[in-house]
Amino acid sequence: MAKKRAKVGFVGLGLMGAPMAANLVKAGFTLRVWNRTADKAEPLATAGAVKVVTATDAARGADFVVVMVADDNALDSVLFGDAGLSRGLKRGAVLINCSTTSPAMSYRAATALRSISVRYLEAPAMRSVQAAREGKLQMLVGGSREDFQKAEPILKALACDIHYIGEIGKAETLKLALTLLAATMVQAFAEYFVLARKTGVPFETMMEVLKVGPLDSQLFRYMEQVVVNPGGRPTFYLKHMLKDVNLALDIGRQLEVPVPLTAGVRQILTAAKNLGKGDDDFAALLDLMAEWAGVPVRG
Ligand code: NA7
Repeated sequence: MAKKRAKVGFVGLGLMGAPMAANLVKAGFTLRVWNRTADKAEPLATAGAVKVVTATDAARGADFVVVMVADDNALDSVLFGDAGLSRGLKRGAVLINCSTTSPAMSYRAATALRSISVRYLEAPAMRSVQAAREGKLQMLVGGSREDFQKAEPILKALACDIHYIGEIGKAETLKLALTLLAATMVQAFAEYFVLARKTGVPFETMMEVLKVGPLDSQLFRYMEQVVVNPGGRPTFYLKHMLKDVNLALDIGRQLEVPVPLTAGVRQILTAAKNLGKGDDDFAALLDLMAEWAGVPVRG
């Protein structure tokens, strides 16, 4: 199907969803958008999308529907709740779930949608809000290869690195495995930082030795920016990192795979959330570790 003619629905206009939807408008798709908090759809309406009143309306007539919501409950609700997508999706439409959910929820969604002849892909997204704005996300895709190929024009408007992983569940699992890697790396960076800080090593020196050695990473460069330029808007909520770490631990439990580092980081993320940092950027782990160590993050 020529991409200019494809009708697309979009549900979930949070930090990541809003810029993704904007890119679909820019790419020329006819877009109908819905978000639980209706105000967040206004900028999209100004940019040329049609703001609709229910998720069902967003699905009506759509060839593809992209969903970018918080978690399993949110996905269940927007798909199968009152006025949910499943009531409006036409036969043969492709539902693309970009949210990070449990593989079990993804599988459940695929099965229920198949019973009404709707195709389903899981396509959890990686990278930052900035990458979402630039259409440069990384996506891991699960589902049938045929559906993947059909959805490629949509995915390519959102992401520049797209990996077909295989059957439903595998892409979500791999995404969660990557999140546990990210969470443990952030915690490790915070511990590196406080130990060096406590002995008076300047931050510039900490970063200088890190950057020229074998341990450098884009994630640590991001942490550097958070320290150097404080006060930015969150790019990935700490509460979502905790959600993903919990999902990764669930998989570990189901498969009897020990993930001891992740279990430890879960405790710290839980503490951070209970201390009111859930709606902060995940980098707030650094602030918590600094507080525990009795050192300032800056200055
Ligand atoms: P945000 O900015 O927290 O956005 C979450 C979106 O999910 C937002 O549109 C929410 O609507 C929506 N949401 C949350 N719960 C519900 C329910 N119950 N029903 C309907 N809609 C809901 O997250 P991000 O954009 O950073 O991340 C999205 C996903 O990518 C997530 O899985 C991450 O782990 C990765 P609201 O605006 O609150 O009404």
